[in-house]
This record gives sequence, structure tokens and C-alpha cells, in this order.
Amino acid sequence: MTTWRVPGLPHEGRCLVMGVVNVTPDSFSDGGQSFDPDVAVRHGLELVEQGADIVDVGGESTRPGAARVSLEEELRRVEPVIRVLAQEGVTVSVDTMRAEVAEAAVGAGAALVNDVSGGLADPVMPRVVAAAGVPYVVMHWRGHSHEMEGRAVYSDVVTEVAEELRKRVDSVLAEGVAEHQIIVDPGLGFAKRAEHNWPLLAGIGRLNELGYPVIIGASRKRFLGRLLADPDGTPRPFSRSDDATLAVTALAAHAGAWCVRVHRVRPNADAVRVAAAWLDGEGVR
Ligand code: PMM
Repeated sequence: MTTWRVPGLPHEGRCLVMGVVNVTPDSFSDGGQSFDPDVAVRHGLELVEQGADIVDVGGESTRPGAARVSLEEELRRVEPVIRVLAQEGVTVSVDTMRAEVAEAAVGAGAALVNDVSGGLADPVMPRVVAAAGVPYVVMHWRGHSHEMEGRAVYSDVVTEVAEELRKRVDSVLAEGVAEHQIIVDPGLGFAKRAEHNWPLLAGIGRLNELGYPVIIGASRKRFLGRLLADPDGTPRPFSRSDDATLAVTALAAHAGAWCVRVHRVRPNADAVRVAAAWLDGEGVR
């Protein structure tokens, strides 16, 4: 379903493209390129110029094994960047697990809260999002970066992730978040190994059945590097898995994803247009 309309966010009649600005010194996928606030703002504006519908600003690395940053440091990283981008007319998302950061970000102009913990890391988060009234990404999550690898245990990953997402959605609805605010995400790579990520991608149709827009974050993740490993088994580095990200984007958009979260925007923006034209050709849209 490419026709989701999320109040407060762009609607293009195709899968949307969310470009990533990590204001961190240690993100695994872009190596701290945007740690300086001015550089982060410039990067965000470039992503819009390249076709990003939404710019996702995050100040805490969620790479496997990463330590948490303090609340003060996270706020210091993201708030000024969000404020300037929003003033420039950019639709900004804040990537945070902390209610206080979400609240400050919305105050600075963020239009969406992207919570990789789906409200589990900070129990106050759903109430803050409910009060703010902005769209809310509820991602499937089983624990912080240092503990998630051991929790990547599933017997039927698509059924379990869908069921756990449904429970999270019920819980945030009970806290006052409205149906129309909710977006769901299977959380590729978060307490999931490669053998879990592929069925989840193949299962986008099942996730759509939850009845909420689905966002997919596959860009530059390790499972792509594993798939494309050298004959001796050495995984392809993330910097050379961008073409594989494009393939995932086109397939996810064709399968009905509402949005893809990506690092390299221009080619992914092309890919979602190809998928939209393909769906038009099928008479699906
Ligand atoms: N992945 C990362 C960070 N934030 N948000 C959503 N909604 N979905 C994701 O899959 C996701 C996310 C980690 O990736 P990065 O370090 O490359 O930004």
C-alpha cells in the first residue's frame, strides 16, 4: 500500500525517502561524518536537495555494542541541528529513545519521533508523543545495543515480530497516542541476525496487515555486507553495500513499504520512483 497519508508528513503517492543525519562520532554506517552541527545541517539540506522527503536526525549511535550517551550530550547534539533544518522548511524526524529529547526536538520543530525502542527504553515517551500529537515510529526492539545480540532468538521471526509490534502499538495507544500517529518498523538488525532480516523483508506484506504504515531501515546494515561477502567469507564493508541497499529499497517500495530510511538519498529516491512506476504499470496504485 503506497497510499498511506500520515498527518503532518509529506504525501507523494509513493514510498517516501527518509535521509539519515547521524550527529554522532561513532555511527557504524557513516563514521561520524556529520558530528559538527554546521556540517550536519549542510548534510541535511543536501539530502533534501537530493530528494529526501524527511531528514532523520539522531544523536545516539545504536550500532551493536554501542554505549549510551548522556541525555545532555544527546540534546546538545541534535537540538540545534533540528532547529535550523526545521527553520529551513525541512520535514525533520528525531531519532531518539528519550522522552526529554523527543519533547525538545518537537519544540525545535521536529515533525516526527522515531523511537527505535518503540517506547520500551523510556516509559514516558508514549505520553510525550501523545501530547505532542506528532507521528511516532514504533520499532521492534528487544533491548539496548549491548544486550541485543543475545536476544536474537526466534522460531518464527515474522510472526513474533508482528505480534510484539502489535503489543507495543496497543500499549502506546493505551497511553494516549492516536491511531493516525503510528508507524511501525520491523527493526532490521536490532536483535536480529541476517537470517532474521531477510524473512522480515519478505514479510513486509504481513507487517502491512498490522494496519499501519511500515518503514524499513536496511541501508548499509551488516546483513547486506554478509550477503555480498568475498569467497573467503570476508563481509563487504558498508561503504560498498550501497547498491544492495538500492535493491532492497526498490523491492520494499514494491512490497508496499510507506518509507525507507537511507544514507545515500539520490539513488534511493530514483529507486522509489522506479517502484512507483512499476506499481502503476501493474495498475496497483
Ligand atoms: N536503524 C538505525 C537507526 N535508526 N530507525 C528506524 N526507524 N529504523 C531503523 O532500522 C533504524 C533507525 C541504525 O542505523 P544507522 O546507524 O545506520 O543510522
